[in-house]
Amino acid sequence: MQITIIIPTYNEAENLPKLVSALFMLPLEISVLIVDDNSPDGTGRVAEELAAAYPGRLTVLHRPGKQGLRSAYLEGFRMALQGGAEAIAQMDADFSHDPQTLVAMAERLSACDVVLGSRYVPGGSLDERWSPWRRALSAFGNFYARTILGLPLRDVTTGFRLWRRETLLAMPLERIRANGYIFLVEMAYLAHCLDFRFGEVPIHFAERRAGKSKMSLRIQVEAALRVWQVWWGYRDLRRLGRAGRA
Ligand SMILES: Nc1nc2c(ncn2[C@@H]2O[C@H](COP(=O)(O)OP(=O)(O)OP(=O)(O)O)[C@@H](O)[C@H]2O)c(=O)[nH]1
Ligand SMILES: [Mg+2]
Repeated sequence: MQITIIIPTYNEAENLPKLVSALFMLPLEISVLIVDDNSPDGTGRVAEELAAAYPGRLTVLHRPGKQGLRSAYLEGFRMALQGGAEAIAQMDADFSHDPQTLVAMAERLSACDVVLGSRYVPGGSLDERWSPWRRALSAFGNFYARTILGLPLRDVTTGFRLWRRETLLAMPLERIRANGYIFLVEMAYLAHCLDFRFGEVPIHFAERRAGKSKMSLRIQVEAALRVWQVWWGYRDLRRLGRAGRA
């Protein structure tokens, strides 16, 4: 199975080369697509060097400025599908997601439509350095979104995912409105409304290896309100179920 891994980057120059070399060591047929938003730290240049080092296996999409996760992933999905990818992964550049887990996720994909790398299934865990406050916020955010949306998932905000080509092709992705990390919740909800089968594989979520965290309480509060928008936005598809597939 040919897997294209989409990695959105914003100021990840230090992490990217190590991550890419770890990905290409996996016993999987992997291509990498980096979507860089003109990172001030020169991630785009680093990505070009990697493209030269791994010809034909690594592509870079350069965008003029920081436009957020929504369009980064939507453009990335389009390119990966056009390129013939059989499975498409979403992954962060900062080593929060262990490349090794992709092997188990790929195995699991044979029985599901999408596989999530999940912190909240048995065997999953969070970085030991996370404060009790940050743990509580993350756990509550998940519980909150999962309950309002009725999602049969333990980790609805995870950014580590592996999709079958057919699943993405059947999803009206242009309907997704949310940016930032609620984009991930909305995309999971869209898949759920269309009756796709999810699998969850436990992951250890590590704190970003290098670079600065962008997470804040403001982002979390805004996200909590947007969950209701997501719920309201798909009332038609909720009724249609699998009949709503493209
Ligand atoms: N292309 C692009 N990538 C982005 C943007 N915002 C974040 N990213 C990347 O998306 C991935 C996830 O973002 P992170 O900043 O790690 O978000 P987080 O894990 O919630 O927070 P921290 O790791 O604590 O900063 C990383 O690879 C980022 O570099 C963006 O606007 N454009
Ligand atoms: Mg991160």
